[in-house]
Amino acid sequence: MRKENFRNIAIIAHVDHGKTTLVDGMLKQSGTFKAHQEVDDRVMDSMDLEKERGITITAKNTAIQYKDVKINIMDTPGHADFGGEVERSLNLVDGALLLVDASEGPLPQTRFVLKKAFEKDLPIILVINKIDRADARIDEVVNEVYDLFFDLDATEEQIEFPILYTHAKKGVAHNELGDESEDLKPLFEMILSKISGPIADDNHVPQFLVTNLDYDSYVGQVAIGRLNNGILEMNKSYALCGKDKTTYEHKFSALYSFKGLNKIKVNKLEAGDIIALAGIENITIGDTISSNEDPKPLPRIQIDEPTVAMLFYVNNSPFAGKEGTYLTTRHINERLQKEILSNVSLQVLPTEKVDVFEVRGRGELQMAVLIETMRREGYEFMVSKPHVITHEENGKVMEPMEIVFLDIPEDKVGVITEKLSNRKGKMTNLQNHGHGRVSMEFSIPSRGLIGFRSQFLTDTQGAGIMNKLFDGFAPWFGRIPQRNTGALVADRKGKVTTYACVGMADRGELFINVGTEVYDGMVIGERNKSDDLVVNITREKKLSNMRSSGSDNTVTLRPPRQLSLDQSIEFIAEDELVEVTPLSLRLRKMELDQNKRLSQRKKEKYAKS
Ligand SMILES: Nc1nc2c(ncn2[C@@H]2O[C@H](COP(=O)(O)OP(=O)(O)OP(=O)(O)O)[C@@H](O)[C@H]2O)c(=O)[nH]1
Ligand SMILES: [Mg+2]
Repeated sequence: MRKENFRNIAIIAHVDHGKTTLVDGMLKQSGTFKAHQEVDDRVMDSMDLEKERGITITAKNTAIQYKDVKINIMDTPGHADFGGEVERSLNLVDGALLLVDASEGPLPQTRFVLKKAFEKDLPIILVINKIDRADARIDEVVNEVYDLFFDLDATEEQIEFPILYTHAKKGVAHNELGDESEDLKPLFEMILSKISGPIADDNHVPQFLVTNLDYDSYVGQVAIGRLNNGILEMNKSYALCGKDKTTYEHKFSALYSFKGLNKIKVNKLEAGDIIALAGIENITIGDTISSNEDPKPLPRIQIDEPTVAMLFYVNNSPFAGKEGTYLTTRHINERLQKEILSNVSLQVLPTEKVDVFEVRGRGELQMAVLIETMRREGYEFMVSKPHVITHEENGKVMEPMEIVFLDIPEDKVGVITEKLSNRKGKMTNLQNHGHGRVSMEFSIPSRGLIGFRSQFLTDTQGAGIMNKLFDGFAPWFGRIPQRNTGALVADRKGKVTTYACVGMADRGELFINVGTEVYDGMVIGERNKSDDLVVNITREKKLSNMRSSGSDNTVTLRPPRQLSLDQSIEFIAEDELVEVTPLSLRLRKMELDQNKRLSQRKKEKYAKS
């Protein structure tokens, strides 16, 4: 039975093409907010880190009422590292709005999300957004989208997608370019006419697939998902179908339906809607809630496997425990276990050492977001350089590959090509658009891109755009040279002095301010040569060297390079760690003892020769 009183849709696109902004417009124009209510831009980006970074990190749902239809909308992230959120969201919906920037056109993540929508056989409405851009090239972009559909082997039905043209920021949608529409009505009408209501049966046994978990300070863990079939009621008992077993006699402490940005408490829910419920212990994503007498679980959610891993260590640095609240093995383990309950694309594995955990995910940004979230919650720990996840096929080690798409100024082609070739990248396409910019495509082992982004931004002086797309596995490419500079390493505990910093001017670039407390083995800068250099950065001027008073004041120190978390993760080498606390980020050698590092190196050299 089709339920015409519901529509469930997802908004999918490449990063920054305007998904969350369009949801703002839909919320405003459907009367979700009171007249004159002040509403932030991109209200759905409610997490602190989403606001700070200006990107969506987790998929979230909202609901609006248009005429007599309730439209449930999933806003999804566009950054490739959060692709798992898109895959998960597509389980909830019967159609998708594919947003494409009127100037940028379809980009790698547009391809990824469209492919995922096809796998679920979802109808698509193409929304060309940012039509107000001075550099909009709407006809070309529409053609590029057709090409993409052909490329992904779309069916004839799929290729006959309807098109809308929007200025999401102003909240306007047009059926035809230049028509007189002044609001999003054409979009609402299109959703109603082109995307069908859910097929759902109130008389079937209940089937609710847990697709998202949230935490509510009043009721605790909240499970969100679609009630595919049946009715759910308060005070009745239900079965929880988990991965390995089914348990019975569960009752809800609350049932919710969505309205705008709020959850509304209800006593009964009907099939077809996207809903939330609380009160079920040990519920995880992928579980089904079904009838107590005759439970019928739905297939569990399948998503792509992780491609990168990082090791999370309990902090054993000399300054451990000074700045954080949670630092033991148990704390770190519990926190990571909690994370994988709601973050389906992450995995946590034990390692040979009890105080080290392997965290697997989709990319460095996803990792950085987890690390930053934990440090803000008061955790203290250390992380290693990210490495790729390999597997064996017919006795051969296979590693993940990526296609990287670059858009760079013409005069940077040489330097970028050289850098990527060194990292085993192979150019597969080059187009000179004739206006000073060039697009290039490389096929490259994912490993070669680890730590490349900041280098790329420096080399293109911030004018380069880089996107990447996972492209299967290929046989191991052998050694890939990584950072070709060494580290400046502190040789003792103490406070950084101006005098010592001045002495470093021709040795490399420092990362720390005068007055910072350092320890033996801490990385304090990047050397301008390839090997590490151990230095005394706490050195005071000897009295005998004093020439005249006040000479210290005349030296001007170059300000240190302050590395952000993302930059720290990119910078460290395999034998280094980032020490993360709520207050500080420190880089360090894994082995703090200088002599032990030396003998390790000798052993490695000996082993190679
Ligand atoms: N000129 C113009 N800018 C727009 C329009 N729609 C959105 N933007 C801007 O594009 C930027 C990205 O918008 P978001 O809504 O965050 O994009 P998003 O697709 O949700 O991004 P992610 O969730 O991170 O993938 C913001 O600076 C918006 O103000 C539009 O129609 N015209
Ligand atoms: Mg967004």
